[in-house]
Amino acid sequence: MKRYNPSEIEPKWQKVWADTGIYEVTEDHKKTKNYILDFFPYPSGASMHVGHVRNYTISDALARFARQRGQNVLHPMGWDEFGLPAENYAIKTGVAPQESVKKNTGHFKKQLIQMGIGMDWTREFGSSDPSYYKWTQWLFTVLFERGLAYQKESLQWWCDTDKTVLANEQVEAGRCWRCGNKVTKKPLKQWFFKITDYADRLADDLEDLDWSDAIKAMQRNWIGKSRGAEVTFKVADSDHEVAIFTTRPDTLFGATFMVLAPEHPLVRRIVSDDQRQMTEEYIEAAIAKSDVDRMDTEREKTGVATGAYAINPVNGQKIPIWVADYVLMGYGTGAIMAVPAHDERDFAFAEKFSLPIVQVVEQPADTEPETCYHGDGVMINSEKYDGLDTAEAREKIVADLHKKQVGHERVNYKIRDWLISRQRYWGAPIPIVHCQKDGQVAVPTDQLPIELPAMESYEPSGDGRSPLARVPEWVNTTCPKCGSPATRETDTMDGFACSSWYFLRFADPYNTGAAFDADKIKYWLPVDTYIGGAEHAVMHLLYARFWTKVMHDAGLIDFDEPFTSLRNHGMIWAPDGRKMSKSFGNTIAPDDLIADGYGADAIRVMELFIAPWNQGANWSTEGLGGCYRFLTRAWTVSQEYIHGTKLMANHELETRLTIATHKTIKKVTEDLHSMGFNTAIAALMEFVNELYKIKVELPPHADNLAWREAISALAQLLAPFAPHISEELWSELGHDDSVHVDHWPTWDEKYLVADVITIVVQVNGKLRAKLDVPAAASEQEITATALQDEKVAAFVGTAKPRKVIYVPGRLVNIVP
Ligand code: ANZ
Repeated sequence: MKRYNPSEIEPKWQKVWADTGIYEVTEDHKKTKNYILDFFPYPSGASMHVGHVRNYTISDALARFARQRGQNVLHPMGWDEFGLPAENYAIKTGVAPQESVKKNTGHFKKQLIQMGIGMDWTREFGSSDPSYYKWTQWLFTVLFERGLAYQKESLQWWCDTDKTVLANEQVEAGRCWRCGNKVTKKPLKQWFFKITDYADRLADDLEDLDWSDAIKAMQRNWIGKSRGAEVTFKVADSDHEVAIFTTRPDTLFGATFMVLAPEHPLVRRIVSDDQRQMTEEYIEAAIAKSDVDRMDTEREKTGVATGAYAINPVNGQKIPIWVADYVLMGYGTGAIMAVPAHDERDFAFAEKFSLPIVQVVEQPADTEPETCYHGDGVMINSEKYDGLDTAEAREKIVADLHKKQVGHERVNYKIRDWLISRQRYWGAPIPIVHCQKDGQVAVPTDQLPIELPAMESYEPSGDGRSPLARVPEWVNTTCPKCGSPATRETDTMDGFACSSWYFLRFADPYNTGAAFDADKIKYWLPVDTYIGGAEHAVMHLLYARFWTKVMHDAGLIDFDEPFTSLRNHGMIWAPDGRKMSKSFGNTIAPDDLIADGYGADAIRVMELFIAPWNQGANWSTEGLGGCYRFLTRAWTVSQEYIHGTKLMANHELETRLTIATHKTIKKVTEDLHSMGFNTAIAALMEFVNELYKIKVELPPHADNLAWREAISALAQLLAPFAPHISEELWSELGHDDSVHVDHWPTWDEKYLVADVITIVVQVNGKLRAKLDVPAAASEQEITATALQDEKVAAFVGTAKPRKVIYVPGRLVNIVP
């Protein structure tokens, strides 16, 4: 009998799987396809720790379960290689990012294989492979031709540390998402993707996705759809007009002043001479502030009066126009009507500058009184609209404004166009040529990819230009349209462009003539289950949805949502409860645990057993020890079975064994369907305990049918969690195929329905009690229960009965 030795069996099977290619798939229309995908990992220099491993253990368990059930499972892996860390490393060390990323991905891949993660490695690619980014560039041209990629000069978030612009999504509370330093604004010419054209569909289509409500809500908030009206106010004594956006047109009669954003182009035209100086100074100070600071409701309100007035279109009233930084230029029209009685920010502003406050909505009497009531109610101080409720008034007022051509309904979005250009080296070059005559020209497909030139140093210039601008041989080219001298765009694409379509490329990774073959896409996509942490609520998950919709509209694919179900797993924290991080020195690498002898299987079981998959947990080495002991026990009882010498029969114990087997098959199957990995593993642990109880009296033996079924099922049910030990046992059980492609065991309800049976208890042949006992209970257990029953004991007493007759499954007769 062999000892459980993971360090021997694990590498052995990993080699067999690679040699036989059991995870490699092709389209097979006779089988149900199942595309299970992990978030595109960024291969940083640090190696994978047990926190990362959880993601892949979850997707692998799902993939294996599906494969065992006969599905055609695509579980591929590739690398999100572009981006700042590799470039910053290159700047520090001089090592070309092309080299360092391959070293990192190589290590990452080795770790995944070591963990027994079953992937189709024949589909591997990296986003920095020119054969891949050729098609990222091509997709850029698809967006460009559809008017969805454009260049525009605007004030942009700029990170002085990383020397690059950042997308809105990459600025968190005024700080760079990567380095955490404060960002500033710089006027720069940048490339954008027009994601705003898709705002409605991106918000509406969330409805049908099998994603968590939290992620959907975050996307909805980010898109920030709000319904309201645009209303035009005339500027008194001038030809100017100001449009404002409001979600509360019903409060128009309560507008006591107007506020323009400091950047509003009208400010300088309407400001009165005596207010000009102050206004200029105010504008300058305001522009330097971040939107987050400006919107902070806790902050003391600031502003200046322009000296100009606006005419309220509903009642002709003259109201002063102010400039204040709490109004943002980037939202709505950059101007608001202020209704201090019903809007908190306007209220604070009116209090500070002693502006009038006019209540126009009566707060319902049955609600807690508020100084600044912002809810619905009955209209007051609003002339002919008085007495209406606010919802009705909104419609009537907007209809009347529309008739007078001074207003209309408007839907507004918070989302801004996606800033895509980066002034950095390590990204896919934007495939545009600037020509004196033809302007911006997309590089034709047959001239793609535009490859990154080799460079001596990768430092950004800091003047807002990419290092590529320093390579004249690369920059100077000819116009693809007219052939005259032209220059290449020197900005590169944000890495999120590459991760916006990689899931399509896995269906057809080495196609050189197209981004992908339509039939292959039709077969494999959309992704059935997408698995990753919760950190990508907006950026990647929104961008990928956007590109998918564009590709759909361009007729390239026939679906418009990329990820049918999204599953965000919980984090594994260090044993000290903190995030695992190199700087805390608390990371735990799977490599070390494997070297310590625990083996990948025990680590995998621990990753899934530690907590429900969507909840976080602290890593525990004692817990890992427990998982290792569980696998050792499963191994040992299987060995006893395989090498068993004592063939015995015991009908009752065999029934109990069979029931336990079928119960476990059912439980593990049902749990796996709902991703109940931890409870499935708990059921397997219980099953092994039961096997240990049974084997005391019924020794495991290969010719005992009940044992054969139990041990075979054990190997099969363990396979999604602990693929190596189960493969070894399966092979020792005499199979020459892999447990992972053989079949998933099924249960027979007949062993489960009679979970409880009713036993009649007689004393001297007279009926004294009826007992419900587990069908699997033994004779000893049943007679003991019968003797302990109160009604029975009354006739039997405490002395040992002379005789106990047991008719299996039916009756106990006691002769006192
Ligand atoms: C008058 C009013 C009265 C408003 C009231 C609210 C309550 P959401 O829901 O986020 O779309 N607003 C409009 N444009 C703005 C800008 N550029 N910067 C700052 N605030 C702006 O918010 C829409 C409301 O935010 C608008 O409706 C406007 O104030 C303000 F009792 O108009 B409201």
